[in-house]
Amino acid sequence: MTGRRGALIILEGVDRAGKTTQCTKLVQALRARGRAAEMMRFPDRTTKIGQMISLYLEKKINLEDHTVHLLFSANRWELAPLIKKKLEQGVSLVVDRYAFSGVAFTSAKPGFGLEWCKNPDVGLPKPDLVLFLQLSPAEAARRGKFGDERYERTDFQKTVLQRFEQLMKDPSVNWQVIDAARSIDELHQEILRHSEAAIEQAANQPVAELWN
Ligand code: ADP
Ligand code: 2DT
Repeated sequence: MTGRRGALIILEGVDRAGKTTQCTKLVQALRARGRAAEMMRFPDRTTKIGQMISLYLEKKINLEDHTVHLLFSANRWELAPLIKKKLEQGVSLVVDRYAFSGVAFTSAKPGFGLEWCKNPDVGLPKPDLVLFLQLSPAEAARRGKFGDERYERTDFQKTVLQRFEQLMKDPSVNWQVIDAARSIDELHQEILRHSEAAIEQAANQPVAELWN
């Protein structure tokens, strides 16, 4: 590899923690500092697979639970070559949700273990930094009501949060827990600081494989 590669930066967290707000601000700030940066999100609802996932989330179709888990993973794999290409071109990617949401949401369903859920995503481009925006369900509720999509239920989201907490115990992933109950700007400054450090750290290292 010649030159410096970009960093893969993921934002995870419960619904309304501020992931989308912070992804947008982070990309703008990195660009303002002269760094190449782009935003992505999962699921990416624009692909054929993503359109099927979107219909499922909108409750317009039903899919068997293992099947939809594999579709979410396939949606990441179909974009993995583009992710690698961008990183190698020196572009840092700021991504709204990744495999961690995949595992946390499916393993919150009865009968699904963490290991089974992780398997399809083993070997994906490994994030250089995963920022977990932590927010209590009560704070999240103050930011607005749930929408009508599948999974937007308090009891289910509580189990999802427990699964995220299990995933965060894995030291092979560079997790940073961010207290998301603060102002948009305070959060942004902390996220920017972690991201700058990750970009510097990643620059001269090859892209690794997740959970491998
Ligand atoms: P997510 O992508 O995690 O679901 P959003 O970025 O869409 O969250 O934010 C959810 C709602 O909360 C939006 O109305 C947004 O303006 C608001 N919001 C985001 N960050 C904060 C914050 N730090 N404090 C208060 N409200 C926030
Ligand atoms: P948003 O588009 O509002 O983030 O909602 N999900 C996401 C999964 O169940 N598995 C996954 O792999 C991913 C990336 C989280 C998307 C919803 O889909 C869930 C909320």
